[in-house]
Amino acid sequence: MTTRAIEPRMELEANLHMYRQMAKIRAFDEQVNELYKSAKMPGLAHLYIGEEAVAVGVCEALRRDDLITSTHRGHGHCLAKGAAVNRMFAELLGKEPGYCRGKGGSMHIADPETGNLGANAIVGGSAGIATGAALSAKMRGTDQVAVCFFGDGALGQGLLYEVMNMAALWRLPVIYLCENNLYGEYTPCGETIAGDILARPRALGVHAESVDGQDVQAVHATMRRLVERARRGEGPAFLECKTYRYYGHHVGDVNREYRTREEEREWMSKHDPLETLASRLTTQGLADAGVFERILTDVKAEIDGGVQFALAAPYPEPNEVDQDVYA
Ligand SMILES: Cc1ncc(C[n+]2csc(CCOP(=O)(O)OP(=O)(O)O)c2C)c(N)n1
Ligand SMILES: [Mg+2]
Repeated sequence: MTTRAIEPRMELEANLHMYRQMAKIRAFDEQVNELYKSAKMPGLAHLYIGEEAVAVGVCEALRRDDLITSTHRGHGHCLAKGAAVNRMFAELLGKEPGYCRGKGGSMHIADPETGNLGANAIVGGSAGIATGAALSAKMRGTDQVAVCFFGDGALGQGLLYEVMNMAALWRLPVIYLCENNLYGEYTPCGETIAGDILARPRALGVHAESVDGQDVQAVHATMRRLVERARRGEGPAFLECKTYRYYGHHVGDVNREYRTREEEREWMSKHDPLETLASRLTTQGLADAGVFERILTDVKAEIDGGVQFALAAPYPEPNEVDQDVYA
């Protein structure tokens, strides 16, 4: 089933908040790309630009004490769940005030205070963690819900099917959130995924739906339904969000020979998540261009402040190299 938002049912304020969150994620990752290109950031990063409506639509349907697990492309998930820009930048630059005291980097950001159990560089790896967190919530008698973000590439990982099976049997409050951006690294998903994606969770008795991942209102409305269902004890769900990453697999993947510039232009010009929301609110007479410009100006100031904070922050002390690490 595909759900679409026909008209905004939420208050304008909530919609503008979602726009702001999406703009923040985009500006954050644009800055990350600049840090990489100017050799100020160690290592690389996987940009979330283009996919902002997924993280924001999902996380705005969650409570602060609900839990998420994230992926290698996780900056958007962290920010949408409430992470602070300055500590995010500090982590990416290996600085002491970072979320993992500078020792985790782009792919391992965790923030227990906002319910973020952590990003994970192992494709599909966080499915087990989210399912365990949902089991824990159920055993502790809380009504928390866990959401596991993963890409289409994780559909090839056996762990996902093992944990969906257990989650269905035990009716766990977990939502498997598949970000289908059409590619796993440099391979189109048509070359790696056989059959109907939704048939896979359904075969295990997991409720499954698909949604336009570029439409934040649609993602949000669908997630609210699935989250309430899980909170009521009705068991796990699987949501496929159809989306697209605008940049390469990681910041160094600039040629993108595995896809066409036409395809990219099509997604950017017709399915941009920020533009989709802004033009809908404008057409409905609920906001004008000035509103969005002000939000973008505010966001830019926040991002500029965050990156300055991180550049000026100290590195961890060398004698603490073996602290806060697990191996
Ligand atoms: C278990 C495992 N196998 C392979 C890799 C290498 N790898 C990193 S990202 C990636 C592709 C992931 O594609 P997808 O899940 O669709 O996420 P996307 O990058 O499109 O967001 C691969 C194969 C890995 N990190 N972990
Ligand atoms: Mg993918």
